[in-house]
Amino acid sequence: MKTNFEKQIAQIAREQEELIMVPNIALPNTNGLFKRYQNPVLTAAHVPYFWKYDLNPLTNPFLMERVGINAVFNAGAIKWQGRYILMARVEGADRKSFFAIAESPNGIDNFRFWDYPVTMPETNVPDTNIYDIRLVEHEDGWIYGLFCTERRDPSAPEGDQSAAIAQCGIARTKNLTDWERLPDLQTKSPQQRNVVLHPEFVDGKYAFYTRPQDSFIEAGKGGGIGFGLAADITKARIDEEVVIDKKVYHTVYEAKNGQGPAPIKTARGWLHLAHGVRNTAAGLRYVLYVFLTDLNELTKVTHKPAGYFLAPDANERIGDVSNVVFCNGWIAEENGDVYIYYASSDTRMHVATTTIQQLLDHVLHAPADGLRSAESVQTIVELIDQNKSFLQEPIDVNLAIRTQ
Ligand code: M1P
Repeated sequence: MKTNFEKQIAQIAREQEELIMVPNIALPNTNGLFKRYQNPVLTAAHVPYFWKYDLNPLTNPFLMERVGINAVFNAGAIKWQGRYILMARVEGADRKSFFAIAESPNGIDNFRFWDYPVTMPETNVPDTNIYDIRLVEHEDGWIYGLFCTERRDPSAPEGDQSAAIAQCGIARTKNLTDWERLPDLQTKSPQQRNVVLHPEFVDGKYAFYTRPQDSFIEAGKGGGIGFGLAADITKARIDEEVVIDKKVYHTVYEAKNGQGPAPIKTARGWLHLAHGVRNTAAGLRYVLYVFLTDLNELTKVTHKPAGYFLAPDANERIGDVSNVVFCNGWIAEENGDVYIYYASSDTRMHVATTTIQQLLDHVLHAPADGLRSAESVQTIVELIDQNKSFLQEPIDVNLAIRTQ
């Protein structure tokens, strides 16, 4: 005879299993660039119930959650041993973030967390908070995780309990379970966030995309997405950072920007996904944009379409930090399929799918930002003029088909 306590646990386990097993369905395509999906791929509700409840009726007679989980977002991604791996930022009710791995057989749904979160070793200076990991399979044979490590600013007065210093933590692994922590990246910038390792050696050195910044929130003079080399990853130090993609007035990356995941190598160059931030009366707005860098000259941006590639839509707009999409993980398949894992409003994870061919077509052919309204109008006028010959006869809407 099962007790009520046991039946309640069974109910909690069943609801979680049902959530994990829900098939994800592609939504009708709207812009040809990518497909969105009906459901988030990971949420706080996906976190295993046995991380939250004490399942012993003697010590938890009311079967109450003992540990609260607030959100699951900003996941690094990698295809590993045939499985789609997300290394998510899990944020507890206590506001501390940590990493946990979830895997899926198809990259679209059925993401299931491994039994334990990741135990990330620390340096001599303990991390207060760790988040936003970028996973990279480097040609040196290691899988690296570069993430933000945040600690209280030691120079802040006692009355200021929010001043923080963000730096880039580095760890590496061969199996995603056992991590070796290396010293934090050293640069001349007082703060760093959104640092990403390039997957190949450059001039025999490790190459990093950086985001120098003056203060914890403001990029300030930091200027944009930087690039720098370090000879030794076990004591990584960048002496010279060059800004390769800067902040620009009246664009979607006016206030700050940051490299997303590591770029994808293509025949036409390195494909980048990044986030851009602008200020609005309602607060900061985060969107994703794409650009291409030269295959050999990594600091040279060769193509960059105007504006955003993906912006918060519908329910994605709402969450702990609303009006935000953020991406630090994507997976490119051998056949050209690309899975973009993005978080919405610092709350949940989604997938969007596209292909290298589509991304390249977009980045090579979508017009660049003219930086003035008149230029935007001119671009549209030219497109209408080009389209005239296709509009001679009225379009027969009865021929409509959905291709994707
Ligand atoms: O809240 C939005 C994002 O803010 C920060 O990103 P950035 O440094 O580019 O402003 C990060 O804290 C990120 O985790 C968060 O999603």
